[in-house]
Amino acid sequence: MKFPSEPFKIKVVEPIRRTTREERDRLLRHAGYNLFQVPAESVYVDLLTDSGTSAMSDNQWAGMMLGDESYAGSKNYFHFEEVVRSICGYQHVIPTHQGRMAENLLFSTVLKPGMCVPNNIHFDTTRANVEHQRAEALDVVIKEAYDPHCEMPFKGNMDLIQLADAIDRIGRDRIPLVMITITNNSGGGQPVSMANIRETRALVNRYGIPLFFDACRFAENCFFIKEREPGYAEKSVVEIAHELFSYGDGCTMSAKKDGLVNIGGFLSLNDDQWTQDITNLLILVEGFPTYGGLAGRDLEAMARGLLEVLDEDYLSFRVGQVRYLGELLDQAGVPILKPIGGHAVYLNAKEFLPHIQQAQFPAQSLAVALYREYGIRGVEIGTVMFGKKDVGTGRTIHPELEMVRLAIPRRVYTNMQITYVAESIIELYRRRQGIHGLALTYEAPVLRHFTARFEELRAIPILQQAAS
Ligand code: P71
Repeated sequence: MKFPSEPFKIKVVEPIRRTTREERDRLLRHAGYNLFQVPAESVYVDLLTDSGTSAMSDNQWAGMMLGDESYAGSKNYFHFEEVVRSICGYQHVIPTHQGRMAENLLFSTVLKPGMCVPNNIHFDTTRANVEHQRAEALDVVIKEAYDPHCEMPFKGNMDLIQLADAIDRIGRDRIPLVMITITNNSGGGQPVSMANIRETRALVNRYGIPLFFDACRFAENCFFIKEREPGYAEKSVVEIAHELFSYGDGCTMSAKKDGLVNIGGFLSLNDDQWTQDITNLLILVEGFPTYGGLAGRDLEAMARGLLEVLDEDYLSFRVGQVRYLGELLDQAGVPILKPIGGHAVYLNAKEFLPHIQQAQFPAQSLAVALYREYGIRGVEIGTVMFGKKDVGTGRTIHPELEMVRLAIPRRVYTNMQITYVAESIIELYRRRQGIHGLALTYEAPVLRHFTARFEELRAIPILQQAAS
């Protein structure tokens, strides 16, 4: 493997504090063993999310100083509009403060109760926004997406047979649009192939249903197409992005990922009537159409970020750094989800901690141990986040996968810090027998993972145990 050396040098640094194990242990107790409740200042390497955590370039910061803060018609809006059009090719560009607002505006406008939106796998916020309209959020990804061992190059692909069946069953009139999430975050950051996108387009065309992308990580998806899909190696990522978006009628975007900004998003589409309705709602809840909940400077940073993210040196470093972490772990026998995705490495907690049953939250236990022992923060994607209560019996229905996601912020950590993460996890894996399960002591009625509290089932400090 080519070592993914950083295609930038560092001009501004943000010191990070090292904490002691004792201090982290205290913080964990205080936080009820919930890492969302731990102050970021006490985290050494923060891999909670790659969303809004990017480092901006000198070019983006310079753009921030050129913010035109006029209420209407800011020059930064026109630059932003031109950039989005040059990448996506859709007629209308509507800025929003982040991705979920773009989703909310779109679904509030086009969905009626009882309708359905198929997607490869809906991300939490798209699902929640679809369901908020009392419509169904249907996942139609290929079945291999749910197998953590299956190594397919495009595990984010739509299952076209399932999609056609769903359209026939539900009826075209109850499906105002089909979505494709690129890359498929909830399935491990796996890409969707151009062929699959083209075939999805052909299928929805037969019914006259519009196709939208949830485009948060579109540049990473396009880079995977270049690397893996026959016929694309010689094309530039920009050309690939043009072709990809040409199969759609619009997209929602959280620019907090591949926009390389800390806040921002947009909705871009061709349909004039939908745009008019969405714009009216935008004015009601978000802001005037030339700023959409953002400052002029934010629009400028986003315009510049969207161009920078398509730089192929950047992308090969980005995808390479995530792969570098995954390969170090894989080579040491640490169980991870395969193949390695574009923005994160996922630890397979069921295999990492086979001695902890699912009712005792193995992925949460692993995330807690990783923070306590090494100051590294990941996020649980397992029973805490997706466990459901059976209304009849009151028993928990466990999700198939128990994962700890290590999402890598863009341009933030050096490869040495990533090596530290890998070595820490490899060491933790060797001492995994010392990790114990958790019991839930508090849960909120919705989105419980943000505020849940736990207690440890057997508090044995694993470092001491290893020494004895
Ligand atoms: C991620 C996030 C951020 C997040 C959001 C909610 C709970 C926990 C973490 C956000 C996405 C996403 C996709 C595919 C839309 C959004 C929403 N991801 N689609 O992975 O991954 O964007 O946060 O800007 O509203 O940590 P938004």
